[in-house]
Amino acid sequence: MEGKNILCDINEGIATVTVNRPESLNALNSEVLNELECILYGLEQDNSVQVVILTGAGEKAFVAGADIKEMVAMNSYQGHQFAIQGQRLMLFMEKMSKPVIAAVNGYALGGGLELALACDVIYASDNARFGFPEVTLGIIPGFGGTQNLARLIGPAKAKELVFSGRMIPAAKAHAWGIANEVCTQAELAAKALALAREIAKNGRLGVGYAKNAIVNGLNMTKEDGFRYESSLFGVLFATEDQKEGMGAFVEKRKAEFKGK
Ligand code: DAK
Repeated sequence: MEGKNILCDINEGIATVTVNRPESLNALNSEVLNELECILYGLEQDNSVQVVILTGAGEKAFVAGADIKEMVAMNSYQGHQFAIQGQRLMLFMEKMSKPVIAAVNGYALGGGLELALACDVIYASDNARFGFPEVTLGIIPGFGGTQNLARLIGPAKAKELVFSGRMIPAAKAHAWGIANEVCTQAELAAKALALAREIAKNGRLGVGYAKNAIVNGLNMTKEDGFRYESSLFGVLFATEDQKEGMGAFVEKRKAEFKGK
């Protein structure tokens, strides 16, 4: 399951998806967005996959943004199509039942930062740099960046980053709550894999429903969120995984979840 610009390796329930255009710092053109969307759709359907890690090829960039060289020539119709395509991808990633971990191994700029923010967890290497340079190009983030960033770190810090167009280093992204963890570039893949393995040991339905509750609950009032959480909680009691997980605890053995 690979494309011209995307590599995908599946091992022990963990899919590592790599944006592979290092000569353009993995910039997102419409072909990359298409391939990424197809691959993630496939991974969501693939029952052997429990967690996805998303990263960029090379040592310089996760994704240095949407492809400016493609965008410069777009007419308004093409710009609109490009926006629809990008937003559809970001929204799909939020709706995926499988957690997506961004392993940010360098620049995460513009559309690249939006892609990372659409992931559930961001691990970053210490050379990573985060920013929204869109205003320096006369535009604004258009793949959900203003919305996701402000929800994640609050409006004041989001405005500082977006209005200035500046890049911040990994340590500051960590302090601001954008990156969950920062490590050396040599450690990044192993750290992301270790988290993915820890998640993959758990019941896939529980993890998927927890993601669903957190992502959707953020757009609800607290009371509606509580109601939503309780209905998902109740549904899980109709699953074999709940019986297995609690049964294993009572019987003092390791649970063998089946995702059913
Ligand atoms: N697009 C296309 N090519 C890019 C690129 C990008 N975003 N970023 C880098 N490259 C290319 C460079 O042009 C260069 O190609 P050649 O010149 O060798 O052919 C190659 O990658 C290596 O880059 P540099 O030579 O520039 O490398 P440096 O180490 O000197 O600099 C840099 C690294 C990341 C600081 C620099 O490349 C840079 O500033 N890149 C642009 C970063 C940027 O502005 N990113 C945000 C793009 S705007 C939309 C929704 C969303 C968006 C757009 C529309 N709709 C709703 C319609 C999103 C917009 C963006 O993401």
